Amino acid sequence: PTVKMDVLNGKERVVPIKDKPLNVLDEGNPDAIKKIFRPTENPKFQSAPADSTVVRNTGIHKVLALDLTRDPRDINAVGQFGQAAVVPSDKEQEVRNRWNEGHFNVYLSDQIPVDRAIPDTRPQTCSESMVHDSLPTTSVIFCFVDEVWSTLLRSVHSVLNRSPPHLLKEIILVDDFSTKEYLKDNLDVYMSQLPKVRIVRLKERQGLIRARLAGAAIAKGDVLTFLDSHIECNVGWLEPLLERVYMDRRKVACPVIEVISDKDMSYVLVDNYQRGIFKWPLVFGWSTLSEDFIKKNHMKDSDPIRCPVMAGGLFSIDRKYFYELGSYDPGLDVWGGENMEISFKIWMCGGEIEIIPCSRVGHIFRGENPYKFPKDRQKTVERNLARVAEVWLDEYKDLFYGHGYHHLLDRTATDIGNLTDQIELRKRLKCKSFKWYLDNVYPEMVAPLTKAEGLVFNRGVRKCLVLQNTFLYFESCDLSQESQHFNYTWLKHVRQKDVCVAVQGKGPHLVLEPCDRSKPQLRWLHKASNSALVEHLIVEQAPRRQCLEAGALGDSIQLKDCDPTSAYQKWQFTHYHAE
Ligand code: LR7
Ligand code: MN
Repeated sequence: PTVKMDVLNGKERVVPIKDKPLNVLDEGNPDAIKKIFRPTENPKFQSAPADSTVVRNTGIHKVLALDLTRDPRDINAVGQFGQAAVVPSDKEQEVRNRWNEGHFNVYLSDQIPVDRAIPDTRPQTCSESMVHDSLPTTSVIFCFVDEVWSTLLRSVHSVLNRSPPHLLKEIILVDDFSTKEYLKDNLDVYMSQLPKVRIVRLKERQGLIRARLAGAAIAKGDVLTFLDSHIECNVGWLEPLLERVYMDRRKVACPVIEVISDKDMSYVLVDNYQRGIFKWPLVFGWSTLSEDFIKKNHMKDSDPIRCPVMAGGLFSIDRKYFYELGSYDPGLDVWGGENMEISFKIWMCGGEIEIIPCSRVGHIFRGENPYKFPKDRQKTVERNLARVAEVWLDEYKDLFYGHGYHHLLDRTATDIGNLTDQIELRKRLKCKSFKWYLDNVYPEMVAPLTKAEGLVFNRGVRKCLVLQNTFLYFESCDLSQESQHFNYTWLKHVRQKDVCVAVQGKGPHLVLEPCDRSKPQLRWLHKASNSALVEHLIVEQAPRRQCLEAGALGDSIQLKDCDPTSAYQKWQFTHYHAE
């Protein structure tokens, strides 16, 4: 990508405080702070047009775009200005050897200055944005487990160098029981020169959710700002986030997450107008706002974007509000799902999530987690998601289970833990329904409550299934008959109200049973489709796969060996929802 330096401010940089160890922000020296903040002394504002000086008396000023990064005299340093770093050919083996330490180019990271400059990628219009003089302070919380040394340092320095000191209360490093030696004494010694940095060591591995909670518990700032431990904050990143929280404490503000390449460590700016969304089964993704939407709402590229789901790692939230919301579900383990949990909680319980385009933070996206999961990774994430689904999704939780997670319904195999507190919390906060969330926050989401519904037509007998007085039989199709209406659900039930079609014992006869989500013998495979193809109803859990077949006279119905040519085994619902 082409990188443009300092979009807002030409080639100028804020002069670092003289005669001070670089990057050490000394709160104890009021002069130093004044030097940065008195606009007339700031070279950027001296040379800027009159309207960009602080607007006095109104209590608002322009974002200061503070950058105390050491004047990058070493313009030849590896990766300087966020440019792609090149691996010398004799070092390629070393790159490979060290890759797994972080699942990115650890070798290059170690070559790059910990306080390198990166391109100012904010949209042009951000130069017009104003923030209040009296913004709240923030505690920045990094939790990490076995993070790469140079990357962790770069994360910390980027916060120190690019945050207005009076807004940065502290940086809290929560060590989630790392095993690497260098993260012990070395880290203590290094951070002791940075007065704002505090280190918390967890006595056992807690996972990122409980590690963040441990950091939040000791935070003193008005606002909590969570960041991953392999990021680089861009100039002016903090004020726009705090501004939104200041305007309304129920707003949770996320920066635009840009990409630090895992291969060459270059800083890559991302497309505008992106928001976080999810697809079933609660899979996070990015989606670009449509041009129509942007036009209709007269959006500028610097306008906050309402965001149905946050990515998870980078956001600012009012500290007290975080606790009013019940923070995170502490029953979530290690990694995953907590972004869904907090997103649904925020929206359904009265808050809002926004992406703030004038705030940009780079993040190293990695192909794999570089640390071990105490238990199986997939099982851990699935279990977390099932907790979220059970507490927040109401009747829509079947869509979650129905997209490949049926096995989680067998609670003897998957213990998702106690949810009483979470369900209590949702009641106490009088949170809205998931339907409200879908209708109001994420109306683009397709979420039909069944896979198929209506009459169940058998192609052989050319009649429809009827359920009446505990009997199943056939009649001429008649949409007006309630007894002919069935649903094919996400849990693969063929059901009418609370009654499910089931196989009796090993078959071949059927029984009607109260629907029960955990019983595999109630599940039928039937491909939901709009195509003219009529599909089989195959019993999923049986000694062998067998198909539902109508007797030739329409007077019986039972399991038979599947025969793709038999019309008596072909069934069609009136209406299929697109999958
Ligand atoms: O057991 C753990 N203990 C930890 O302290 C596991 C992780 N961690 C730390 C880890 O060192 C890191 O600093 O927690 C942080 C996040 O872990 P990552 O970097 O492995 O997560 P990720 O970037 O792959 O995943 C995203 O989704 C996670 C789901 O639980 C978290 O919400 C991450 O914060 C989140 N990252 C982002 O939102 C950055 C953008 C990624 C996207 C999209
Ligand atoms: Mn990450």
